[in-house]
Amino acid sequence: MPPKRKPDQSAPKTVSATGVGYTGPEEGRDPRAQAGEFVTSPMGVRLPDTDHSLKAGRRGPTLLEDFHLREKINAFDHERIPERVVHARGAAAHGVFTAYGTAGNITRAAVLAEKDLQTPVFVRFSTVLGSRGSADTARDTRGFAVKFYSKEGNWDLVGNNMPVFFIQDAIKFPDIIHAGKPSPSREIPQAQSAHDSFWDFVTLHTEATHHTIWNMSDRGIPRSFRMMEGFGVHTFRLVNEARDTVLVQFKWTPKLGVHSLTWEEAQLAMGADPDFHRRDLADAIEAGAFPEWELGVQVFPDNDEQMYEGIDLLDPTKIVPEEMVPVQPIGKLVLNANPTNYFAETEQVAFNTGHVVPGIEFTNDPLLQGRNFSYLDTQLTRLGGPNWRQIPINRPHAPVNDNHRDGFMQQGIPEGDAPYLPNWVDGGEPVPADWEHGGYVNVPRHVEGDVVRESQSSFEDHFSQAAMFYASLSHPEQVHVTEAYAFELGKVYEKEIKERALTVLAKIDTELCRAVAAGLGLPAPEPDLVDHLDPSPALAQVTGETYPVDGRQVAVIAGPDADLAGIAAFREAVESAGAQVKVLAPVGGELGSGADAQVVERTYVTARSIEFDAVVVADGAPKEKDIKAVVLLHEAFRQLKAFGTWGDGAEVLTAAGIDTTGPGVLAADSGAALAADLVAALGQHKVWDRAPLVTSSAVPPAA
Ligand code: HDE
Repeated sequence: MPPKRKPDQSAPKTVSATGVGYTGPEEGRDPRAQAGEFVTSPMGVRLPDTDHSLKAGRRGPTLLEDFHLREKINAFDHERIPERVVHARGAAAHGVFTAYGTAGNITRAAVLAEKDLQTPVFVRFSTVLGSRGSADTARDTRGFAVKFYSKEGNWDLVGNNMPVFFIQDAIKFPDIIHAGKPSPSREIPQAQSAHDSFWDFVTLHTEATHHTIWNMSDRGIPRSFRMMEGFGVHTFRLVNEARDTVLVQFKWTPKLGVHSLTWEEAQLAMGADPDFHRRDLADAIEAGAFPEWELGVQVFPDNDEQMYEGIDLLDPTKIVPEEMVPVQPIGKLVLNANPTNYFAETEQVAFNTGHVVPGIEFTNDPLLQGRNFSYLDTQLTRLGGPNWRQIPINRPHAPVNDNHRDGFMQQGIPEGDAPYLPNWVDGGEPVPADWEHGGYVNVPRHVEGDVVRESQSSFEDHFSQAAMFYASLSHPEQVHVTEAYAFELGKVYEKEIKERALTVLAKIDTELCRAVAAGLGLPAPEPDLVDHLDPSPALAQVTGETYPVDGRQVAVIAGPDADLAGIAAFREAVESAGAQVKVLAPVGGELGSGADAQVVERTYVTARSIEFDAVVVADGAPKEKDIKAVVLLHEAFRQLKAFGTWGDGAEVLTAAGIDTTGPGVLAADSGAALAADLVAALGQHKVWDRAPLVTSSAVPPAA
């Protein structure tokens, strides 16, 4: 018997293009898709056979009249749509945003302003450079795009996990993307920046320096989508009921903290589990470990200069450190349901920076202005016509009365004879909405100037914030940045480009430049340091804080003679803290029988270190040395993962050459006793004290 089909997990509420809601299955039938008992043609004709084409005789030619064959193959032939030109690789989830009401004094947008208002959302995370089938853990910026189905219309906050961007003006977007994408001749390398054209561009076009160093930092290889910050990047203008305006920058802060993979983990995952982030997100949601973020704003006065203490708010390569302007919490996002169908939802969702609601307006950031054109434009090619707005995942949940008509794949059946305004024929409706009726009435803003292709001088500082960022990182993070530059530039072929990159690093930090030059085997240029603001501790990830462990993965190495009751007790304690335990044994099957029986979830053949945040060896685990187990333990050790043992489990570590007295190797008398310490270690993400033991390499970081 095939397994029973799983019920759909609360797919988006189906709302018609005219805003009329769908109230649920009628007569027990769900009209959404693929409903009913029998296999049918697309026209609903029941089919007796879908395995053989209609032929003139068993060995004869296929007949043109076989409409079922033609429809089946025809639909298949056209299953693909163009992937996104950037951010093609992604994963998404449904959720809900709850406003705290604290933004009520700065914006009239109900989604942010109305205390306790719950707004459904769909959130898509992505990498930028890779194709749709590329690996999740490539070093790259991550997209963090949120669609709020607000009662006043859809608002899309299309951000990234980094607060700055490579370019200051939209007109440069094709250049940076062409430089980062695979080479046009060989179409390699896939999904990465470690190649000549990327480094050629970012070292000639030095406004990219700040974003580049973020990519080279641990932010470029997140542990999980659930553990990333998100940023709106641009400065937006908020308008309140009194028509007062402020400038704001948006930030998403994850409940689980900001954590990253090591570069070794990221590289291994690209082969061992290319779906690493996608799987992590879906598994966590399915397990009930719903990811959470707090939305906050930095608020600035809206003045003519649009500067804050010398920092240009219209320059998307700059941040205002949180120590200067704190982030004020305004709401909470919880992702609580996986998509039902990847294509229908995650692939077809269309974000657009131009989707705003009353109370949220743009600024003159030249990157944002260009995006407002691009996101609307790109959907025509990707989704095949103007009616992409009517696809279920893109439909607003607010009533729509747009007078738009026709076009490819029109889904609505509009009534009335006057799709124009003003009209008399349809009684003058629909009527324009003024401010009082919630109309999107722009706040007047003064604009004047000569028509020029220029930017202002404040856009010319390309290095000071990159230097501030580096200076703000913890020591292990600085070591990772050094190694990342040494790796990426080490993959560059042309010496000229490497030397140019070193001249950029010479402006950021002398030790960083020296170590990278040493790794490349090139002389370090003379220091050319720029002045920068004080370091911003908020930019560091390794802070000593302990975070919740929701969805973290713990391997327990066991075998037929292992202490199964101890494993059960360990599992119960760890899982009640929110993490998940997976039993790992030399071969598959079940260990023991009865109440304490354990299913082997991973074997030495199927497991890889990258799957786990911690590795535990149970009392009674097999002592015979197995090279696959040794590899797993060594990798996990280098990846700064916590270890734990109880009973004679420590012997397995010793046999593998792992010092059981070293940092982050915990021991206890029983599985239950180990659990609390292990959860505390997991909450630190990595055993940072071990870092100096595993980072000695040809790129010598300063002690
Ligand atoms: Fe995008 N970007 N972008 N971008 N972007 C797209 O829109 C573009 C920029 C971002 O999950 C495209 O529907 C231009 C900044 C995300 O579906 C396209 C410029 C930021 C996503 C496009 C930028 C982003 C996109 C491709 C420079 C962070 C994925 C398909 C002016 C604040 C959304 C699509 C999703 C996707 C253009 C710069 C984030 C082509 C022209 C800055 C998260 O329209």
